[in-house]
Amino acid sequence: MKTRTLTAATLLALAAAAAQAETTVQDAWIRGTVAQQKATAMFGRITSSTGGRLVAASSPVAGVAEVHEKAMDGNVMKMRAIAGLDLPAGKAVELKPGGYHVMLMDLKQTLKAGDMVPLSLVVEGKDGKRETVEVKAPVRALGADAHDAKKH
Ligand SMILES: [Cu+2]
Repeated sequence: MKTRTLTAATLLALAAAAAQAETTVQDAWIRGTVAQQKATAMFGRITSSTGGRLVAASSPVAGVAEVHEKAMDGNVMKMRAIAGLDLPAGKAVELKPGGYHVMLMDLKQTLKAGDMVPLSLVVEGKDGKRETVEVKAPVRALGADAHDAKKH
């Protein structure tokens, strides 16, 4: 029993040391907005090397940021906030139009194509430790995936 406790403590120490590189975000982007538009979403691919959950997000451009999913409810596509998005160890989880996304609401400015938007994503590890991942996401023009937007 004593040996086990020591091993767990050692693993925790190692995990803490490696915490900075546990989660990576690739190809992050944000859908551009038009004047007066108050909400948009961030997409991208998130990979946690050790496994965890995306539990929160924030950005200086948004008053509120939430983790959302989009899914069919009967015949209607709806989106809703979820408590967390599971990130299986080593497996990229895709945030994309029509699926999971980080919803940015109460926008403080119009987001134009080419703008770089900083975001902080909070990932909770299996040990309960929270890691903040800083992301800079470029804004893509609203019409860039208009086809996708209509479909969903
Ligand atoms: Cu949403």
